[in-house]
Amino acid sequence: MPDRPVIDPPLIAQHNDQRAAAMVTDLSHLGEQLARRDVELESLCERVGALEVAIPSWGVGTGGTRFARFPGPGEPRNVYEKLEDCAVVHQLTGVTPRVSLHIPWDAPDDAGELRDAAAALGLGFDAMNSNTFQDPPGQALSYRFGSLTHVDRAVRQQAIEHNLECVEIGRALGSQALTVWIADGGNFPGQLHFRRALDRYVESLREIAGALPDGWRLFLEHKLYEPAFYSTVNNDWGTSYWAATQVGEQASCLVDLGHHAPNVNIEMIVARLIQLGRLGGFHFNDSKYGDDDLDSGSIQPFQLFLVFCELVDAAEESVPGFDPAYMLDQSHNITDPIESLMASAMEVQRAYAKALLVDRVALSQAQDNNDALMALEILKAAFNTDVGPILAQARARQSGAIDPLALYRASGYRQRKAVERPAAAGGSAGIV
Ligand SMILES: [Mn+2]
Repeated sequence: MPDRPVIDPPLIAQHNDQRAAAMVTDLSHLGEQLARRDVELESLCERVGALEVAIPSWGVGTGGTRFARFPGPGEPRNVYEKLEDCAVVHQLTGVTPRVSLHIPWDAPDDAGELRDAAAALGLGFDAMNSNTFQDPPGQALSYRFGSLTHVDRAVRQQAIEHNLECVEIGRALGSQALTVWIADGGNFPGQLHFRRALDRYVESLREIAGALPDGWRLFLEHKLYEPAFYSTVNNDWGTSYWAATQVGEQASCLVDLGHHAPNVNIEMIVARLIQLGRLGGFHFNDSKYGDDDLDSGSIQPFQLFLVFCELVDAAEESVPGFDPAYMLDQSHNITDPIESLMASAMEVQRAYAKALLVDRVALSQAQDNNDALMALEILKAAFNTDVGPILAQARARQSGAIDPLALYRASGYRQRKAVERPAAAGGSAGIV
């Protein structure tokens, strides 16, 4: 329990008391079903309860598109208010104990004070995110034509120094990773020399990696397109993998589910990066057409499950160096961001729980027997199991809510914040 709970604990206790009997009945029934499949309920519950997914600080503000943004009531106006909203998500779901900050949007005046404020809310800090895809006021040189890969050495140096500043802030906050996503690329054929731009990317990253504190990791995030609409410097997992190998041991690849062409087999990309020892982590979200940044599990829950099947498989085989970081990265344009983040964190947890149910011995036999239909049936048996009661119990055990959405709406948190936080101009939600 945090020192400063944002939702009144007796309210949660009362909410859970009203739902506990039904949960126990559902859990008992599920336990019987799973016992017939030789799955032990208690160890499953423990593993599911141990899953952690970081929240992006920019996710608690209403996002937007390049057309418009429709702010919601009571939006957080600074990093302290963002943490408060993140704390609601964690208190009710028990899945999101860390926050991933974006600099300069969340740059603190006093990092120590911010760290203490987060700790009081029961939160810590995950990977830091640099921002060289826009020009903050007063910046000497522009990123209009690129940052870490810019043709001008002085612009590259400015971008490198910004990344190092993010590391310094992160060090004071207790973070241990830096995620680098750059918008660098071209909008016109001929605009960029592909090979030279990639060389400059690696050269700049080497300088950043060389300055990282011990134990820090550097996540390289690839993206197919946008805002560069013709060519992006780090455009796919293969480029990202090669760059990571050139940069050094600290570097690995971050897979943002939305940063691929439609219908790409992302679970296989995940398997490849695991096999090559360079899977750094994830930005979970969902998409229908492009980098839509829709809520995790809202469009392709089966894909999310298949991704987790690869992750569980690697964990169970103890693949050396396998330790991916899990983060959400979504843009909430029409929903209450707290509700979307709670639902998404639970969808990630649900996909994980279902992946744990896969009968791996039987799957391996089906593969060895070339029994394609049975292999799919084994996956579907796990995917079609309703693991909701397991997730509910995991939340209840962590003093979270059995039904987070119902409790959040009943708590009146957003209505209170709408009064406490009159709308401020600007804001720093975005899509990355
Ligand atoms: Mn991302």
